[in-house]
Amino acid sequence: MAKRALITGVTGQDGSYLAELLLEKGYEVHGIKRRASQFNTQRVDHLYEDPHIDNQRFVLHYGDLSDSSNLTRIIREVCPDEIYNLGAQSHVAVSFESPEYTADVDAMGTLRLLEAVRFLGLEKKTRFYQASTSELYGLVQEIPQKETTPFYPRSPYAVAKLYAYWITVNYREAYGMYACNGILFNHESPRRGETFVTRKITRGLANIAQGLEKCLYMGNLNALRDWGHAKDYVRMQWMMLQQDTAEDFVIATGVQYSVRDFIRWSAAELGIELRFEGEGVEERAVVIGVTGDDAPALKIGDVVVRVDPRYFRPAEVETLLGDPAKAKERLGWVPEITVQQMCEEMVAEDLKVAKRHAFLRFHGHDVAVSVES
Ligand code: NDP
Ligand code: GDR
Repeated sequence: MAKRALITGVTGQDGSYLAELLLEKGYEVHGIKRRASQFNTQRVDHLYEDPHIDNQRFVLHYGDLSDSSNLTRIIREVCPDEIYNLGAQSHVAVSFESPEYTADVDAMGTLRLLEAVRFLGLEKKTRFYQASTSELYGLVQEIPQKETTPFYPRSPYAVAKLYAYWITVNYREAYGMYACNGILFNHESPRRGETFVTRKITRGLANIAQGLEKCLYMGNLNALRDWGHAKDYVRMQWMMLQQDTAEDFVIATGVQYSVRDFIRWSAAELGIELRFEGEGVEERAVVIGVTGDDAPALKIGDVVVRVDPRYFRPAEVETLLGDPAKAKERLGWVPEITVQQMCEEMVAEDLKVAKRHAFLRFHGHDVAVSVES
């Protein structure tokens, strides 16, 4: 019998890579998607199977983490061996705008799933993975951060995820459930949401290179992050549910770079050399060289990045650096894709789209390119 997995957040970055991985491993994969006014399944459309065929291995269910009866019904129908709770309002800056919603989905949503498993008497059958986060460390108490580092969340998102972390530990201890937290540091890919910093940079600079946008407006360029590739990280999510006992793990690369570094690399991938000038809100990146033919719209002296305080957060997480020693020692996990390789892949994908849009515009077609971020 194939194992059955249920993924919340299957339409997101991690959900889509995890669904691919589990299907490759022979799982029957069920995912929860939200109702939206337009299609929102682009990241998993390539996995779609006609519901009219027998033995469908990839099934989507409408649902929402704010709706207990719906979650309970889906879990009863699917009776999963493994639940991966990846669904969340996952944007830290947005959580300051919508703190109550974020708490409901990210904190209470986790409780609703765990309680549904218990209510249905599945606590000895169903294994549970919680998408915990390096944002729990917030105002860091120790460098690098590991499983024993104290938490100090700095946003409504991180506070909600703190509840989710502890309720997962609590259900493990109270009811003997196989429930564990992956404390994942930032991970990215060409499927990353367009408003997270790496994708905003690769997409924005590709658009600027092709003449579709003029300037990229950014927040804190000094922020330091430990960035890995989502494909490496979902592999670890699966590994965590295959152990004899449930435990929590930090997943990170152990290397840290600044937002400014990521801008410089992305520009270099496009043949653009930048110089950062000025300080604080006056800081900007100026083009000092253009090579190759990926950036026909740019010339020396163009200002392509500026700081806009609109993107500063009410409380910032300045630095995160993970220590993945436990994952390496106990599970043999090592990241296979470097941050520079990831940046190259992301720029290449965004450049393809930008070139297509520029071509259409050049030939007189109306192409709207969203720049709100
Ligand atoms: P995304 O933002 O790409 O995906 C989030 C998913 O959650 C989407 O499928 C989204 O649906 C879904 N979702 C949002 N709100 C609800 C809701 N109310 N009910 C059901 N589903 C909902 O996130 P990632 O894939 O990057 O991250 C996956 C998880 O890992 C998240 O929980 C995130 O907080 C956490 N995490 C992410 C890290 C990262 O660096 N990527 C690091 C550490 C933790 P829709 O497509 O309709 O919006
Ligand atoms: P983060 O990711 O908040 O770490 O949360 P994000 O990419 O949004 O920000 C990283 C850092 O870059 C700084 N920054 C900007 N961020 C955005 N989004 N837009 C900007 O213009 C900008 N300029 C600078 C931020 O201030 C921050 O310091 C992500 C999410 O995936 C969470 O769900 C996950 O839990 C954590 O990573 C680990």
